[in-house]
Amino acid sequence: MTENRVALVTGITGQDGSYLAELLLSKGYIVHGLIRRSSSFNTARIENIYQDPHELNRRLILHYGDLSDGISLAALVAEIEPDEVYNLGAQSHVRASFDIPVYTSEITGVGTVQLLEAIRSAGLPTRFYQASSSEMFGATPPPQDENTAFYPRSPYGVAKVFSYWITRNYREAYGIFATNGILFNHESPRRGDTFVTQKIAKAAARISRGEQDSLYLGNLFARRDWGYAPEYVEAMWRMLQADEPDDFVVATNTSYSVEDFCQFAFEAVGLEWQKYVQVDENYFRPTEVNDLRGDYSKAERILGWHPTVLTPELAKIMVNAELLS
Ligand code: NAP
Ligand code: G4F
Repeated sequence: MTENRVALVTGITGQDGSYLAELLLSKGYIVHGLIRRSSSFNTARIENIYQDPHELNRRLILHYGDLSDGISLAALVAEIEPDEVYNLGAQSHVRASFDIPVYTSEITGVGTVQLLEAIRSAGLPTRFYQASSSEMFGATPPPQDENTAFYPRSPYGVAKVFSYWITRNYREAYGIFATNGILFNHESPRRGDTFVTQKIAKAAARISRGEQDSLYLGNLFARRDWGYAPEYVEAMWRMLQADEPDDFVVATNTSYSVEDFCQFAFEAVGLEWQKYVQVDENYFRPTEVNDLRGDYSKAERILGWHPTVLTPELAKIMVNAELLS
């Protein structure tokens, strides 16, 4: 029974946080979300589930906080006594992590131990989900699974490796139910505008409407295993309902290049991508992850999870959403 269970979600204003909050609310959870104080609104993705603080018996409650602020994280965990904590908050942009490596390490890496310490010091049987990433595999060739060696290729990837291991360490050292979801790229109409799939999907739609002439991209040959975000948050939830804490790869076991994604997206509006896409080396990364393809058989065996939306359909979903906007 999940009715009235209490969850805390960091990164609730992000792509995954917004879908996860919807899923948890639909299951009867009381959802607490950590949001950053910002001079402009950063809650667009959760507008459809937002509840005014004056509403009685709210099931979605937002709290200001930051993964760099361990003292307030500890106070929040002690106050709300969550059954489940989902740590989705991060500086999540790989290219940006080369520009702001120390900040990325503090939030995407050390932020995780700040939260784990908050849970440990509260002394509650809270279950913890860590948003680990296929970026940790980096230069290790596909297919990648739970036993594949990590070889991160960015400050972001390095920070995620730290978070992965500190999550395992708190599981082994303190018996905390702490689980790593090693998620491969997952996208949706809520994807941030500077990630490559959304950049391509929006450009294809805008070019078809005559609102944009061309699209500048970086490395067209990188290959990714792109799945559909709403399906991936279901996997997160299932991980925390399992009998034991563990580590799980969530992916589609397919891989396509950036060029392929351009083809799928421009096809959806009846255009040839080659006529509009230009390469701008400013988008190249100092070190690149060339090829990711995840073997999700452990998640299928233990959690009963498998993907249904693959990359070609995903591209259409994203372009169509933009056309309707
Ligand atoms: P996203 O859309 O970029 O969302 C990131 C969230 O983290 C936002 O809510 C952001 O808040 C919040 N955040 C940033 N800095 C923070 C800080 N200092 N303190 C507290 N919160 C902070 O990312 P996503 O795609 O939903 O991904 C969710 C998580 O999964 C991230 O940890 C990401 O690294 C990881 N992941 C993602 C993928 C993927 O393909 N999407 C794959 C593997 C792992 P603002 O809204 O205020 O910026
Ligand atoms: O869309 P991307 O920026 O995603 P990336 O670097 O794979 O990271 C995403 O997935 C990770 C999981 O593996 C997450 F952990 C992470 O938080 C994030 O969600 O880039 C995908 C590929 C890269 O190889 C990049 O070099 O697309 C290539 N690319 C080519 N042109 C571009 C562009 N990427 C971006 N962002 N912008 C471009 O113009």
